Amino acid sequence: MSVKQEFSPGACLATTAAYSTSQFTFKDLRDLNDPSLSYLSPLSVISLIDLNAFFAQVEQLRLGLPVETPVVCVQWSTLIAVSYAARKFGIGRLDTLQSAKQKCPNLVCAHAAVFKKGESHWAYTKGLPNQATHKVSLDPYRRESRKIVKIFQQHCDLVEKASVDESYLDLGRLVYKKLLSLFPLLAEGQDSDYMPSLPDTLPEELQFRGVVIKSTEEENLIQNNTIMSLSQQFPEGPPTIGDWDDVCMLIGSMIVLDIRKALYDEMGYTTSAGIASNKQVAKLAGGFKKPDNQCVIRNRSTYSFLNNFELNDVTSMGGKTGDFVLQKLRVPPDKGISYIRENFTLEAIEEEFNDDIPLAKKIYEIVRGNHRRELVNRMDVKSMMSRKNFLAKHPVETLSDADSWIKVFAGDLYNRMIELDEENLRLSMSQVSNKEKGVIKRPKTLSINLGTSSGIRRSKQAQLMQYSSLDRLWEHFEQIGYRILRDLLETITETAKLNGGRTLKELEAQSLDPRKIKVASISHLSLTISNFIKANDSSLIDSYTGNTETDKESAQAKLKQMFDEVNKSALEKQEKEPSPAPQPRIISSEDKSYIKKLFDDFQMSNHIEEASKSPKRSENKAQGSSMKTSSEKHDSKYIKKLFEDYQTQASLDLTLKSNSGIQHAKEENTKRKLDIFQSLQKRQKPQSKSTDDFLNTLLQTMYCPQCKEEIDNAVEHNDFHVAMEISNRINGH
Ligand code: DCP
Ligand code: CA
Repeated sequence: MSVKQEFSPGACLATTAAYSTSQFTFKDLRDLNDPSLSYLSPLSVISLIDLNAFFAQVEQLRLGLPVETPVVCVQWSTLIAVSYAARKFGIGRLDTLQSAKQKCPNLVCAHAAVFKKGESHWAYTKGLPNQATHKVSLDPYRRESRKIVKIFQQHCDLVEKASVDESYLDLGRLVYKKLLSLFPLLAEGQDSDYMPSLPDTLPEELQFRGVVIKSTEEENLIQNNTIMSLSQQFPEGPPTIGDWDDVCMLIGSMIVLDIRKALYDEMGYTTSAGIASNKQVAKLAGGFKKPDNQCVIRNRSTYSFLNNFELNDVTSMGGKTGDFVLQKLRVPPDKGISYIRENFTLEAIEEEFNDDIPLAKKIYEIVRGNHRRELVNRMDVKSMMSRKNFLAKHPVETLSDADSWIKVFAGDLYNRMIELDEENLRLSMSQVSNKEKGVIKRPKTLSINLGTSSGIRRSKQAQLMQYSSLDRLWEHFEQIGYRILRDLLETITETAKLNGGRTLKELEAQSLDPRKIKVASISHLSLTISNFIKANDSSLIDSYTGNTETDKESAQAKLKQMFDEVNKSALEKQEKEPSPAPQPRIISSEDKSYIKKLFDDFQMSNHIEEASKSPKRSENKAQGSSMKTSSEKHDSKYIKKLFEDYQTQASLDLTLKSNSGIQHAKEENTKRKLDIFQSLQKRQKPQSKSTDDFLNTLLQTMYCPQCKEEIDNAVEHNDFHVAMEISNRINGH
């Protein structure tokens, strides 16, 4: 049903309850009200909402064009989205710009926004941009996508963004609330009880919205001409409403229409939607009636609906997996999903996939339209890439050009990091409880992939430091990008040969204009960030440093201050209480890893100066410094406590009496560690290897080359050395 259509009220819908009670229990009903359980309830209602011709709609709205105007969204000469008005001319995505224009001379061709070489911001160009000097930006579409998801989230507590223009909505709570408001008796009853059967008629306001797919029984009745209806909406008879699951789906269809209307009213976008009991069927239904319509699949019509599809049409069964399953089950080429359902029991499928029973179970559920997957609040980011293929006649040939593209890529990735953070912020504000609430993600690795016109393919990666401030991260992307680009060029493209025998380093040291520094002709270049980790305050450098360059006190100085505070008060305490009675508190492994994290951060902070030389971009300095103060205070107190606990525990170990030789050896060992630990302020013993290398050695050999002894816990032992080294450094030895 279209979002533009006004719905005239219909007569009360009659129900056809066959039994004296429902087949569903009160627990099934209550589960709807719990976001972590609702997708498993037999009453569940899930929707998939998909934007129609998305990129084309974005362009249409941006240009203020009426919906009847045929519009395509273009990337160079390729069509990436075709409006439904343009589809009427037979134009499809496979058309070239030229063939589309031939089919419809009045076609509006809107080119996607582009980054210009050397610029970090995208823009729309007048006329077609030059492929040699520009790179397409999908940012405007992502931005619209974020706004759209926000609207969905204003209505629904559990939304999973499935792609740039598709979202799943778990309507459980909304349906539950509506049911209880219309049928107050449903609030009573025990979980184990069956719900009552349906009343003979439903309240007038409950009307299906959209195309309601018929069940096989309903189709048979129509074929036998047994059903006649005067209803305009359902000329072949209204859909059967036999139990509460049908009512839930009906309410779901009303809610989805309201949400689609809200989106249309606020932003002007039309959508298509599917409403079913799980994501698998909702997704198929979402694509079944396009554009600007919605399709409802009651549980009773799932099988008949699935008859329209092949296994490959199902999400996760497209491509190789689906082909493999079809081959393994020897499904004839002209057979759809129903063939597997009708010919294979669960045992038969398990027999075929005896080495992968979960897959067998999944196939069994899929062919029954009952593969229930939870909606996830976030997209798990693994990597982000920004890439440009250069035209054969315009390869990149100078250092200046290559740098310009790194700048573009860094800007592109920065924009996408903003998107990611916004996603996480939205999550943390979401009403649904989530284990990862408030967690932000930061990439650990940045890599460059480069190909030359002569066919050489090379890549190089570098570790990234972690900043909460995206502005600083942006600078960091650029700087690390420039650095590894040079490393790559220097090693693989024989830059010296192209520049009169001088290396890039030499040329740059001589301040030669980068436009005159030649590099081997580059055919494609990309910047990728990957290895995303969850970051919290303690792992983010600028939690200590503040967000801007003008915060002159470096991370090192701030940490030193923090550790000084800890050491000073520990000394004062020692003076006041010469032999403190040890308290039997054990430092948890969580605390230990926290200490280690602080130490790692501190070590990383030593490199900050090197990493922050370019002009500042931060706009939220005030916010950054206030965050810093509170986190500093907290950390200072916490570290102090950890140090004290560490020392106390070590002393306590010493006081433990035991006759066993092993215990004695342990005591000796602990005493030695304690001695070293307590003399941290006096000694200097810089660790020659990086912490990670050292830890790896410990893990692999379980022997410490520095203490010259076998160890029984590599991580703990490594922490001990890290503590030593840091303490030496902060005390200036
Ligand atoms: N897209 C793209 N290249 C592709 C496929 C899609 O750039 N090969 C972009 C443009 C689309 C958007 O993703 O507008 C969403 O893709 P869909 O497959 O959902 O297609 P549309 O939204 O354009 O059309 P429909 O109304 O059929 O969903
Ligand atoms: Ca779409």
